[in-house]
Amino acid sequence: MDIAKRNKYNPLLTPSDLKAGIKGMQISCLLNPGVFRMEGKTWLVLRVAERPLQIEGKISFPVYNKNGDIEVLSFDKNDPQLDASDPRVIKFKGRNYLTTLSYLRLVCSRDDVHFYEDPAYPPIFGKGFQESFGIEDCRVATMEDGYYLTFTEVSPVAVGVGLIATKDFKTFERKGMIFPPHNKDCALFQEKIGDMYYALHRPSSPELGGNYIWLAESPDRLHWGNHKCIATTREGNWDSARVGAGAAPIKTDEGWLEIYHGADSDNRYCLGALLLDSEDPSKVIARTDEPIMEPIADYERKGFFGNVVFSNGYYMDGDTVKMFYGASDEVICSAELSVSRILKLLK
Ligand code: MAN
Repeated sequence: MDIAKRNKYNPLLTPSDLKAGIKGMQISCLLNPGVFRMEGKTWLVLRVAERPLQIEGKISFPVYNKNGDIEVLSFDKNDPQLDASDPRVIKFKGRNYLTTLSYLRLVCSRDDVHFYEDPAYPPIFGKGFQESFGIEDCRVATMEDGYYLTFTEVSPVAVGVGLIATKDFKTFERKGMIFPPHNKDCALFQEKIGDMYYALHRPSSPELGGNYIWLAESPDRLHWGNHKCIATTREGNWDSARVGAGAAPIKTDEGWLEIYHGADSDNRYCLGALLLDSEDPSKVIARTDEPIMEPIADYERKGFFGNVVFSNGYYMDGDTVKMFYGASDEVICSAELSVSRILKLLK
């Protein structure tokens, strides 16, 4: 049952609302924002995906080269060695490339509808070889000692999770890769449980196992251990192909509430919910059978990669989850969900 109350102004942001951040590129997609509150405003950490204007018969995309400069790679569309059936990833001579290069960009708003950029807050670009295909899908954990950003680092050798700490979004401490490949969808709990930090993450195993949600603990947010699988895909269900955490779990009287995404073999992305034990979050108390949100609006069904709702950011207002999400891998939207209503579905 879709219980998300969509904003009537959706989509709130589309690629044409911003200027490209990399010289010579165009914005193809705005995706999956991290969310936080600061100075009385709502801030989104957008994933901006760029590429050059595409010319007939070619497929061109930017990457960072060894010197950290942007270089454009270009392949012939009818080259028999090219597989371009997925608009997001292409395969050429057995190697994978992304069709766009993503980086993170901040926008803010006082009314949660009109978002603008403040030049005092710089974009965050990928840096070094392990981010040479870009950085994606940032989660922002608002913690006692500052903001902790977990995001996907993409390169020719891997997809892993990077960590950045900041207190002001003007200076950043890059902590490197905290979850090694293949891993993404990492959401930190925003407070310690006992004397440990906790995180949800999503390693992928191509043979035994699959794309499942795992829990890990850490004394310092850098070194993670005691990994436990807490949610697998469910055959024949809407989340049969992959599942991954959204943003930080929401603390409720009944346990930690996690809004997660799941996809089926047609790559249709929906949202569901998990309830984890307050003291021991490796114990799953309940999981929704049906999605709590599905791609049903026009802007969620059609776009760069249609039939996608993907959320990794929200802030709380009483019982209301003020959720922001990427629709069709192209535009930014918002919706409201009621925590008590989700908890009822979890009974
Ligand atoms: C998947 C999708 C893409 C993303 C790549 C690399 O194919 O989530 O959006 O760019 O993985 O992370």
